[in-house]
Amino acid sequence: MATERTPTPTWFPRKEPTLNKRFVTNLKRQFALWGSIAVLGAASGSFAASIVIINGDDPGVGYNDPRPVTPVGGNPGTTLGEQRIVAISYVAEIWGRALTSTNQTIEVLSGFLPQGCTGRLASANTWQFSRDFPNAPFRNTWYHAALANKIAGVDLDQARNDPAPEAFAIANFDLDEPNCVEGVSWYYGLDGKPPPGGQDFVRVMLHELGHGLGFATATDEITGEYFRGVPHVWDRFLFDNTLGRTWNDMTVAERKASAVNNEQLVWTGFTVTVDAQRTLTRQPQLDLFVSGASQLNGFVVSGIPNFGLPAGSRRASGLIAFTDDPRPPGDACTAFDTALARKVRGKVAIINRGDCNIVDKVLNAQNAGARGVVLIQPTPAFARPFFPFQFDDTPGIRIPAALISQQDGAKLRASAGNFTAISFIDVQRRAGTDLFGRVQLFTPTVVIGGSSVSHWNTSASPNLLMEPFAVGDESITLRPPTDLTLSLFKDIGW
Ligand SMILES: [Ca+2]
Ligand SMILES: [Ca+2]
Ligand SMILES: [Zn+2]
Repeated sequence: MATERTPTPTWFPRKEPTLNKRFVTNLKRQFALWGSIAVLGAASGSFAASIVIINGDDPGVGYNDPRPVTPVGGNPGTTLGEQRIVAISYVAEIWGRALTSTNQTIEVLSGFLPQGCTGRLASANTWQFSRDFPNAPFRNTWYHAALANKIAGVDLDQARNDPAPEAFAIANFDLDEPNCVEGVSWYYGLDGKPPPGGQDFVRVMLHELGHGLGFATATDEITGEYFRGVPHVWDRFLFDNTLGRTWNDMTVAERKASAVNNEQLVWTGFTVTVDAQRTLTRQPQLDLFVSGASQLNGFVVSGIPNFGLPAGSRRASGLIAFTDDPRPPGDACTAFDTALARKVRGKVAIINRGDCNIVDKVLNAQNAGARGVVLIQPTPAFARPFFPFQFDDTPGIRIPAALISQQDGAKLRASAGNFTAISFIDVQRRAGTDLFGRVQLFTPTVVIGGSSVSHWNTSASPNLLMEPFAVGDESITLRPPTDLTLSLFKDIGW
């Protein structure tokens, strides 16, 4: 008998890049009031961009916090404020070296604000969007301010006599306060080695600055509406595999649906697609291909149990048969009777998950002559259906099995006909890409404001800096062969 184990989640949610509108308005008002601003850290070099962090904190708090601390992980600061300044300056330096900008400085307004004890880490965004500036590659298209300045060759806000920073980045002040998120606080070391419970400030803010400098669309991922009626440069690269079109070529309703089209929204930029081949790991992947069902034709997102078969030996196909086994304790939980066996012999058995162990369900179907098993989730899926446990033994299973979402299961049932067939196909794809090697964006079935669309999908491996959850081992190189952040930046014009 196999046993099921539930894993401990290891990720920690970020909440971003969308910020409360009132908060942004206040921030802008504050900025207008600051007579003299403190410059924290600047990076420059012959080919580098100059990134300046502007300290937006009040005296005594945030970057100005005088509480004493011990130097940690290569950060020599002896007060909390000093360590924070050293760490954010280090982040600015990494970004500054990575980017090329002609002659203007990229200003990032940064500060610590109370964001509550809910696990919210940090947030960032461009200060404003620009379009139709000199040398703009696309007409009528929004760009993040820092990128617009680079392409235009001038600081556009200065040129308009309306000086402003290019981006802002906010860290949650509460994380360092006692009795906030239990066992969790910021880690300000520069060595990328936080202790358990330490949130790597450098990694998190490196990610945040990515959003501020260009890693996000301006289009609303919840409603599908363009920002002020105009597409963002990202929208020209966001390609929906189901619709076969990019976001700048869709209706509002189509974009809204595309934002939750799990694993089917991909980045079509040339640089990312090429660089993904030497960055993401090769991963055998079992894909399900459905034909003859009016609502669910093509490749279907599925989860694969670890008891399956070795990669390369899982190919199978057949017409489908829903078991709909009424016998207790549940669908396909006991050895099939003659009528049920006749139904599934030589076919792919479609079985509802639940009531008993799935290993037993697959074995019962196999013993009755099924060629494969597709299990349907009993509850709505958030993302790729997965088996949140390991099977300790694999008792003689010789047929492939896969799990599909409740939503896809309903479509299959509603639209299947006499000639509906399913093929199990083993492919070698790069982790986090589609069948054409294009990298997937994060578009879980349920939209997450501030996270959906403007991140890579979590299935990318090794973990990329711009995935939505801070897991602590993301690359901080920004570039191949360990990361794709700068590859995307090249695609959009950096
Ligand atoms: Ca400016
Ligand atoms: Ca990942
Ligand atoms: Zn993010």
